[in-house]
Amino acid sequence: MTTTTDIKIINDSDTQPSEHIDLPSSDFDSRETTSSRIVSRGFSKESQITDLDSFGTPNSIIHMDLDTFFVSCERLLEPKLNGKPVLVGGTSDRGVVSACSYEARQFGVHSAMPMRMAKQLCPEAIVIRGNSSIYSKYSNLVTDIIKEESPLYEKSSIDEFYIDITGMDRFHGSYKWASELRQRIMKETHLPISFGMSTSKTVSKVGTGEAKPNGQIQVLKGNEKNFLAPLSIKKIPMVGDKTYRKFRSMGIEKIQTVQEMPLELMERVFGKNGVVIWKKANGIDNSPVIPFHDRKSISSSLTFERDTIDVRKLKEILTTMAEKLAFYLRNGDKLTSIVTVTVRYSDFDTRSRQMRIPYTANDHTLIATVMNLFNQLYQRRVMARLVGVRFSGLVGGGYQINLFEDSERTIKLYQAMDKVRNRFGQGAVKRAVTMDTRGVGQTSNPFNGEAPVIPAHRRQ
Ligand code: TTP
Ligand code: MG
Ligand code: MG
Repeated sequence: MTTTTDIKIINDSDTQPSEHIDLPSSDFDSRETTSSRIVSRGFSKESQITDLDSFGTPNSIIHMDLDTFFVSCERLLEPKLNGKPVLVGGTSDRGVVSACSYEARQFGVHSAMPMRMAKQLCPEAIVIRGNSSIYSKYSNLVTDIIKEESPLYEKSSIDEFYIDITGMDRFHGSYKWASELRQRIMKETHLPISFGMSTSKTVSKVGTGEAKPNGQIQVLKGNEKNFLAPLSIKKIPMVGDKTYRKFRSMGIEKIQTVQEMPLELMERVFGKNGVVIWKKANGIDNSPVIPFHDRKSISSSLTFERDTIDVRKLKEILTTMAEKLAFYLRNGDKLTSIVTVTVRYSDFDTRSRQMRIPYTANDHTLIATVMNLFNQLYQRRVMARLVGVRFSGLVGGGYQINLFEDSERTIKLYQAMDKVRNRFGQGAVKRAVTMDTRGVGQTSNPFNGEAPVIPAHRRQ
């Protein structure tokens, strides 16, 4: 039955869809091949640092991140939570902490910690199961303000943004501009947010961490190394638990020590990653702010050799597609918020239906949504020529599988399944229902065309 399958990543059009809309669709053209359009600012990620723009002014990059995001949203709805230790996450004993207030952090609680342990550390904490559609709504409100104000921004997770305002200094004070943007966000959304500002993404992100809670910081050009030197190596984005433990076993705790280490030694001990860590530790990072990051989509479609009316088969294929795309989302450390299903009938009449959902990368939520859309869509009961699934409205920062809904057991199950897939190929683990579906497979990572990667946030 199988003929062609495609996976593609595209930038969505400007129109934001609303729930349950039938769209005339030409999006699922089976002739299109894998493609990724990322706008960079004229230099490759790994090229030598160039932190001056074409007028010779230094790069100005802001990193903004909402403070205790889920907790802050809950506090808007219930002000009695202010000033109290609050945990948002799975409320069962097997759940995990998604977000915790600073009052709870004083007891050693942190995100991704088993809820059971968090409750032991901080018995008086108020535990809330949370509601991801509310968090998505507030995330979008903040995004809308940043989009309106900023010349170039990237939404790198549900609650954080990079903004490139290079060159603005020649017209306005860029720090003043950033301060005003932060004030506007806080005034209009009532959510606390912090920012770091410097010549690079890495230093700005570390800056935000230092400014929190409820603060802002600017690291001037030339001061990056001094700023980073006294901080723990844990603060370098990409230094996870395993790398941190390795540094500690070498007796290294401060970034300054890494700054002073010969690059060759870092490479010998940590491989390629060692070079990147060393550069970051020295404030060297010219990775560009990638605009419209949350606008990308990933899709899969299948044109049949012979048109079919076999509903069971169509559902199996769509399930396989949803499962595969969800795996790619998790591998790319992404979440989706818009699901689209397309059916092309034998007379080429093409119908699509889409639904906005809270951010997720979770197989069972996405498969259920795809089935729901397909049931609404496949009404004509005539031969189908093509079916397709698309996930759009993507953001980075997958964290756990489904932000807060899943138990530790579910998260571990997905991680174990993904590990097998990364090792033996995407088709190595399948749902029983899709066992005899073939030809909807691909082993590369569609976000960059490279082999699948284990996201940095996962335990290495
Ligand atoms: P973060 O920005 O990492 O954390 P935070 O906003 O809660 O706190 P901070 O003030 O330090 O920025 O993550 C944003 C939200 O994403 C967080 O509120 C809950 C969710 N999340 C998870 O669900 N699981 C996780 O492991 C992490 C780190 C975050
Ligand atoms: Mg945050
Ligand atoms: Mg964040």
